[in-house]
Amino acid sequence: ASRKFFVGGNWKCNGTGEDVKKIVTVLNEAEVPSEDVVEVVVSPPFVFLQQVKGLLRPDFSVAAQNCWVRKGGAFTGEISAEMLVNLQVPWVILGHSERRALLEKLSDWTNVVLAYEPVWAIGTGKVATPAQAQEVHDGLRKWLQSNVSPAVAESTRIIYGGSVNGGNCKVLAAQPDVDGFLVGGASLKPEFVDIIKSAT
Ligand code: G2H
Repeated sequence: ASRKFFVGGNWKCNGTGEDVKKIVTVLNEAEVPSEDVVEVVVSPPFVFLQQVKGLLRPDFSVAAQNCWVRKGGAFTGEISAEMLVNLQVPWVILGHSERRALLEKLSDWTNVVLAYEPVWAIGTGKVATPAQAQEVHDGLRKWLQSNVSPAVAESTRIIYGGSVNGGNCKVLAAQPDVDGFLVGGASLKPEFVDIIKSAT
């Protein structure tokens, strides 16, 4: 497809400084397809973002797991988008169902990757069938086509999330409208490398 495969690792609220070093070492030593073929982004908890950014191989990048919807100010505990930009964190996961956040109306889709995650598949070990994922991804692309534009529908990557692992990634990746994955549990394990490799 014309869309570059995208694999996100959502570490959620897991790990110690030691665990982080271990998983980053696994990723740094892994032989994976080139960045022309697959875009890999890992999302550590905020407290480890800088550490991971500093240690991670240059062809992979990092994402924050959330950010504040407004400018900075008197909002205890929030992290603004400007702060992420300032620290050169290029991605953020917004509106993950575990946060029940609201996604504001978007005006620019250029740098958006859309993740479809059936709630019953999140962290349950119950993965969608390739046909189920394809049906919803196709529906989302059609929605983009009629509500945004055909160009945005063609170029926007729609990724699947929910109990993706090293064993089920290949058949899902083979679906025409599955452009990558958002991976939770398996992103903390060496099998994340197999998921990255499902890009080819
Ligand atoms: C769904 C997914 C990653 P898991 O939330 O966002 O997590 O792969 O553990 O189901």
